[in-house]
Amino acid sequence: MKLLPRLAAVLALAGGAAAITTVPANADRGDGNVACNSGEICFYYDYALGNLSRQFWNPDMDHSNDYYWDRASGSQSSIRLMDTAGSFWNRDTECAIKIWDITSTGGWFVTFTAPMGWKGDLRSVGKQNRNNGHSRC
Ligand SMILES: [Ca+2]
Ligand SMILES: [Ca+2]
Repeated sequence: MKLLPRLAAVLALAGGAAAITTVPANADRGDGNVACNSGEICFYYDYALGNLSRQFWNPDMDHSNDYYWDRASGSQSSIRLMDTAGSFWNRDTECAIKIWDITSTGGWFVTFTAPMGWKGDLRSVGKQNRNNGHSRC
């Protein structure tokens, strides 16, 4: 599992051996900094990246409980990530990111596989507003 080493790295960055509490999946905010930094998986509301961004370290197959962070005002927006991503930047250092959608009958399928380093407007691949979750590798 990739999750544990990554979580360990986050805890190490945060100052080490603090009490380890259970972290819900929707608490994943990547490195917590406004920039989309190395290792992060970054979704954007607008088509040309922009201020409304939601960033992760890990897979998250439920985008319904995630909201964009407004990087200009430094606060969480009320715009839900699910089915609203306009652009994307894969800064994962190990692998491609698969973006998933759900059919009208509830079936999951990969709508777009973003290679490592892929960055841009999801309209360019016809996959804007088609995100219910993402997975790694
Ligand atoms: Ca989530
Ligand atoms: Ca970040």
